[in-house]
Amino acid sequence: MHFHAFHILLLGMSLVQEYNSSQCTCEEKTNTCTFIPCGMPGSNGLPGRDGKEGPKGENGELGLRGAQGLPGKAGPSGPKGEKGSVGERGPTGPSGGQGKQTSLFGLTRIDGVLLFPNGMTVGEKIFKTEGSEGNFETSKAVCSQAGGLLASPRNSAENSAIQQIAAWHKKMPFLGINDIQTEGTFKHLNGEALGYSNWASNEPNNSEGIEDCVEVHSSGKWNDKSLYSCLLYVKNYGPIK
Ligand SMILES: *[C@@H]1O[C@H](CO)[C@@H](O)[C@H](O)[C@H]1NC(C)=O
Ligand SMILES: [Ca+2]
Ligand SMILES: [Ca+2]
Repeated sequence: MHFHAFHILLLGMSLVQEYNSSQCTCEEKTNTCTFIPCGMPGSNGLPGRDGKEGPKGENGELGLRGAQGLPGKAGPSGPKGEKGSVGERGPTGPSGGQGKQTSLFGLTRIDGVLLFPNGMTVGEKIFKTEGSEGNFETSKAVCSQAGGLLASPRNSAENSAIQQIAAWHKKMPFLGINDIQTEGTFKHLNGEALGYSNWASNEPNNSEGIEDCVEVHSSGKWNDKSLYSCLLYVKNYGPIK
């Protein structure tokens, strides 16, 4: 058996030698090839199986510091602060006017008192109406109860104011002027003789003998009229004359 193996080995060697001399490329052609086989190296085997799990290692070193976190929520509001000190006194304002008044479309202001919607002022007089109507006696009574007097103009400015107030109401007003006491002699309610007048043409005519009061047309002109007419009454506050 051993002998047989040796022969096979020898046979193999001779075969290799024979193979080398014919196939091997050598640097020097003159030299016969040495007995070194030029076979290719075998490839690596498959990797072995994983080994068993090793013992547990020691704890690692402390890690690096982490990045900064997001800002937290706002805290509760603080206590109320103390009261501030008093500011400096402001500059003195302009002095107020003496009974200054403005009037526009019935909106009248006198020293900060608003006469709305039916008042007007002329000088220190205030003419005002609630828009009510009545006969002469009723109108006189209502006006005096209200602490005024039935309006009775002493000049064209006052007449225009009464005319304007009547125009807002689209009504004709009574004046305090009358000739009740003496026919044909018109006076104011306080008995004062008529200075200013603004009669329409052909007036006063004492029509049918019963016209002892005065109404104001939309033109501002006067007409004598019955005491029992029902007309707008305009009150006169403040001075009468
Ligand atoms: C007198 O005046 C009234 C208005 O008050 C008028 O209706 C009348 O026509 C006048 N009469 C005369 C004669 O002018
Ligand atoms: Ca008359
Ligand atoms: Ca008349």
